[in-house]
Amino acid sequence: MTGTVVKGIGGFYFVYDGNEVVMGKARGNLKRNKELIYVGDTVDFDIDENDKDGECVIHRVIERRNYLTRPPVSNLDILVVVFSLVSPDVNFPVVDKLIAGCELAGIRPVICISKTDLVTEKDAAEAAGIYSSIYPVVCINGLTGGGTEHLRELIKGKNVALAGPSGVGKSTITNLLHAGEKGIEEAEEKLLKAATGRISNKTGRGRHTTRHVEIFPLSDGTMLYDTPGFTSLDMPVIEPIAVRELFPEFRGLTGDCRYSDCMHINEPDCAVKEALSRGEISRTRYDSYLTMTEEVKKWQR
Ligand SMILES: Nc1nc2c(ncn2[C@@H]2O[C@H](COP(=O)(O)OP(=O)(O)OP(=O)(O)O)[C@@H](O)[C@H]2O)c(=O)[nH]1
Ligand SMILES: [Mg+2]
Ligand SMILES: [Zn+2]
Repeated sequence: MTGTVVKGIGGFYFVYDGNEVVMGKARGNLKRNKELIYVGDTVDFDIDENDKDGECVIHRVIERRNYLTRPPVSNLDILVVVFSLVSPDVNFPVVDKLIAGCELAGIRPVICISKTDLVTEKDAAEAAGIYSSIYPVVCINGLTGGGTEHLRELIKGKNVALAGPSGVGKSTITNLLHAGEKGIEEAEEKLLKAATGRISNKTGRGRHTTRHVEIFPLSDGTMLYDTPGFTSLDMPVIEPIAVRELFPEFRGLTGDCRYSDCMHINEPDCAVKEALSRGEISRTRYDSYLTMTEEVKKWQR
């Protein structure tokens, strides 16, 4: 049988076959090879006839289309990069690193500005303006649910993870999108109860910090991944020159720079710096570019 891993806790996995969810373990061969199982993986599994709880054994992970290590998820179409402007304050280099990680992995980013009740409309619009010419942007007020339907339309039928710093409202948005749906949580709870003593129990969602990646299948076919937040992100190990490829707004300009290997930093006749001075490239994005370029240089030392 084939299913999707929707959650993993302490060596146990929850596998959803499109209809129901079963709990299982990795077969010895996967463990021996230290093969990781990611939430989002498509796996082949068998119901273990010898197991009184009817648990399953995962014997193969189908080749991933893509994956991220932070958050640890696989097979995404879209990553919703969630950030608030205040509470917590936005850290644009972290936001832009997450976006760069999507570009590197071939995952489409959608930008989501959360907690819009806490800022003026003007401030939200200004932040949206940093990204609106390169990516879809949605603003969400988690208190009223405003913006949720816009996001639902953008992600319909796709494998979509919500990712971003701790406390920005990812689980709140998950709950809004998932509200009123008949979920698989009840089945998961029962399975967890059956396994009590062997694994520690999970905590609720919403008001609590998310500890594990978890997928919520929605009735329109969307597979929604809620992920734990973070405060900082490392850059992947890439060459400094490769960082410029992760900025889609630079791509059309690089050919106009005097040097084909222009880093867009100190070189003369740089089309990116010219676009920056004309205000066609966001200063915030460019600053993130400089931060990221500096950071990957450490891998070379
Ligand atoms: N004012 C305001 N508060 C919000 C909004 N959305 C969420 N919150 C609150 O912000 C806090 C964090 O929300 P969560 O949804 O748990 O945040 P999270 O991104 O899932 O956090 P982690 O799981 O730690 O990564 C909770 O107290 C929420 O009630 C919003 O739109 N406006
Ligand atoms: Mg959460
Ligand atoms: Zn240049």
